[in-house]
Amino acid sequence: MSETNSAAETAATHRYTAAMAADIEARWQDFWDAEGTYEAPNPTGDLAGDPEEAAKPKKFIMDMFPYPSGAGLHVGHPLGYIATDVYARHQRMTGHNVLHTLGFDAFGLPAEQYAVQTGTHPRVSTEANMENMKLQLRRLGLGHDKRRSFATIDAEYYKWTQWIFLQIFNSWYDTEADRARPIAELVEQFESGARTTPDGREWGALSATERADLLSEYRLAYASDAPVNWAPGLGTVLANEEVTADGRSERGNFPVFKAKLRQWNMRITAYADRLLNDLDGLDWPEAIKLQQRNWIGRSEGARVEFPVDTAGGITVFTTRQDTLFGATYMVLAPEHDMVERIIPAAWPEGTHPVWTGGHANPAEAVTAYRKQAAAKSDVERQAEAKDKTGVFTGAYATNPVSGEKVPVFIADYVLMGYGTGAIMAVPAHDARDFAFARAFELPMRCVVQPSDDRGTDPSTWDDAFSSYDAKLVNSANDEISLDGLGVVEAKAKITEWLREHGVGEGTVNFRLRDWLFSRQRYWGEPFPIVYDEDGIAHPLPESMLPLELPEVEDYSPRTFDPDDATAQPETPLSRNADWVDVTLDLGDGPKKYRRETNTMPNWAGSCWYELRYLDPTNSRQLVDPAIEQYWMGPREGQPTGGVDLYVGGAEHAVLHLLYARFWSKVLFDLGHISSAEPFHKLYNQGMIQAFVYRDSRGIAVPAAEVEERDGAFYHAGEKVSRVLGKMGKSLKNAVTPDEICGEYGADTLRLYEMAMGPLDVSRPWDTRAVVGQYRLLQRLWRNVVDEETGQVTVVDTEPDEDTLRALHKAIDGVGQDLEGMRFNTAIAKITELNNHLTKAGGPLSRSVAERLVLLIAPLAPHIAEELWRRLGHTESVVHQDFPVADPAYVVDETVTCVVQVKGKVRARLEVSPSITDEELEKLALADEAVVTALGGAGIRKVIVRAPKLVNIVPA
Ligand code: ANZ
Repeated sequence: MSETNSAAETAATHRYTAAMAADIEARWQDFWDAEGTYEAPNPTGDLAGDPEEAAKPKKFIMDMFPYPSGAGLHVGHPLGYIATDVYARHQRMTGHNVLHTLGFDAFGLPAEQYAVQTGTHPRVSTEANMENMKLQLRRLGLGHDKRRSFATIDAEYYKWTQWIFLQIFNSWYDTEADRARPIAELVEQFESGARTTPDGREWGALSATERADLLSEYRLAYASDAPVNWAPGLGTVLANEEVTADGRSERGNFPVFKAKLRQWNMRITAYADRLLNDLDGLDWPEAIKLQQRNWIGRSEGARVEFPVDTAGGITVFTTRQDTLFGATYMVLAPEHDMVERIIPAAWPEGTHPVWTGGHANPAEAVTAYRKQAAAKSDVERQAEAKDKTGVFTGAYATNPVSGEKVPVFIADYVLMGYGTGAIMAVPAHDARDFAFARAFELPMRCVVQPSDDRGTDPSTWDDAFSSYDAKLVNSANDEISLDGLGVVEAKAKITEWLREHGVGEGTVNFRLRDWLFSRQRYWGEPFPIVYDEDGIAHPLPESMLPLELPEVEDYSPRTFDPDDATAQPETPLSRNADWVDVTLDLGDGPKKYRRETNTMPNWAGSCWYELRYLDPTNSRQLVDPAIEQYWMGPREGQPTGGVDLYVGGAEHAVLHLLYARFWSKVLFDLGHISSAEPFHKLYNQGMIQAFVYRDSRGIAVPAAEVEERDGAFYHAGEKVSRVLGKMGKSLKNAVTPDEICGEYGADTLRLYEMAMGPLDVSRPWDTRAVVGQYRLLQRLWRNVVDEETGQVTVVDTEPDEDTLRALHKAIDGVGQDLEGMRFNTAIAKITELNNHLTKAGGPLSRSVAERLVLLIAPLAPHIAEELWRRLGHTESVVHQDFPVADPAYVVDETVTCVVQVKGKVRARLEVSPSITDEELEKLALADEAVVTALGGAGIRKVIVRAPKLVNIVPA
């Protein structure tokens, strides 16, 4: 064996390579686990006996937890997890008691669909997927407190999900106190007569069913027969939030219909105002706040009653009560209850043939039209299409201000689920009403003076005139005139008039609907509800929780032809008679009951999981109040409390985030928690995108096999196209963290993901660029360890001035960047420092080497721990103090001096902070831009304020 060979071999044994990274990483991961390095003490536990730890500020850092997908992780998934980990590590090193862990959101459609596809029981496949993901995540070196992890499918967890459901079921919203209260207090009010029943009978005189029905009107969780979103192709009903803008199921992309079905709902609408107002105190991206505001959709307007001769009155909701004199017809949603009550037996004398749709009588016309409307989705019904459909009901109502008789139609552009499900139509000023009026030859009246030159006769117009910035016309009766008023004044005046006359009032309407909470699926939390022989719902007592999901063989959902709106949903649990039919003693002796066979939606488990992390093994209480208060309670700047940092994708803007906020508020009202909001600061990370390569047929080819030549891309010799897209198996461009860990190590992967760009921006993955971060770690290693001998090379001498400057600038910058979650620029600064040290050559001063290692520790924890130990420390790097910069070395070596000519900035000069006035004046006058600006003119005066300003006044 030659000398050179053996030298190379020795070198290889102590060089930072993938093999060495693998060894280092596995070793420290085992060590951290064994030592419980990342375990966060609780105030009632370890903190109680440790005043020093207890005095630290806390930081509760969370990721949106994953569902255990069968495909495992690709490199896009852990982006947020790495970011929170880096942040959490930095927070630990800056003196915080940090809680960071990760669980699994394991119930729900994705897990179930995977199980159905693969023919395995969802529990089996979900558990296997979780195991696989845990291994993948462990390799990344995430500093999670593993004692606090759980999955939403653990019976000990969903016991409390069910318990919360019962709290919600057993409470009502007291609008006077503006909070939820126990339903027992409402019953007391009815019993004592403090609150009267709708028909005035005494509480005691009501039957059990009547009482149950009455309470159901108040409960925050209630079953009702209402039109709901039904997706036959998916086999389940869905919440509004799960239906896309074009009226299909978000999952599976099936058509969604409105069907009247008995389902469970959550009265989230009771919280509309608070959900809106409390957004102000949250540190969330404005875009997400805006999406929530729009979803809640607060509209100020009025309710106006239009009397109908034959049957009471029709109440409409309008945001333009000022246009009331222009309401020339009315429209009810086809499903509206009033329709039956107002239709006459026959068409009134002289009914316009277009109004009847060719039907013999109103009843027939209504039946036919309802059928047609039921087959359309809400979105189709609301589409801005010009061809509006509808049919006359045969009834007339009276416009309360003009006294005119106006015909009442049904039309599908009016939705049952909004406002009162009825509108006053003002065709001159509303585009949809205009189109409808044209189609049905209905009268129009201009009541807002158009600002263009179209005149005031709508029959000559091409479209409606709608504006808030115009004056009212044609709007007077014997008692009131709006003529000449602006829209805002007219609204106020007419609203007052309506109130005085008892025919209307100002009101606020919300777009938000109650949350449809039941699903016809197997893989979810069973409802802790049973029905007695009269069909009355009873909550299970707490002692019967958890109500476990039965192990069944037939867990498949019953799906139907996606277009069959008439199909009736079937719950998988209903197929198990011996689970469904039970004899229970609910306090009044053993009786027969039937269990609720729907399950909760996949959102239930994620509505409160932050609380479980705090107190993960509590079997007596949802969460110990002292623990909740410590981690989540209100603080200065966090008026409603909550998690200090919550990181996840922007796609959860309204679904999960709105639901979780709602549950928090109920639990807060009922006194179970001190935080009225779950997540104080929200951060949306960008996506890791990947190039998709397609052949001439448009079929994706494996990205890993594509070669680049002269700016073009080839696969198996054939030219392929390249576009940026999502990463995933189906596009054949998935890269797994395991591959990258294998090739370079987890620290390199972590650095690369953090260095790719600002965290909130999407960025393309480029495997070839990963090596750049690997080299950084190799250079770092070489700066501390001799690759040939494996000896630490640092010396105990003081570093030179230059190095001190570079070091302290890096410390200052990296610290600020990590605090501000600017991980990419933090890495750039570490790289710069490391390059400086490499270039300077010679062994590093120990003090520099140690601080360099501490700087990179949050980003690359394994190599940092290894080097820290090699530098002679016996305690983990994880809990060391983050270095603090010495300001003396941080001050800029130059400052920017502004040079003005006649008050205009003409140049900026980088100068030494200690420059003299004379030197600065000379520099400024010699500057090219200044010379040009002076254009040969003489100089009257030069004012110099070194080092920042030179002001030149030309002659
Ligand atoms: C008369 C009117 C005149 C209207 C006018 C608008 C313009 P936002 O702002 O979204 O709250 N509307 C009320 N309930 C409806 C329902 N169930 N289905 C379809 N449309 C409904 O919208 C409120 C306006 O939408 C209301 O004001 C009503 O039409 C219509 F120049 O009333 B308006």
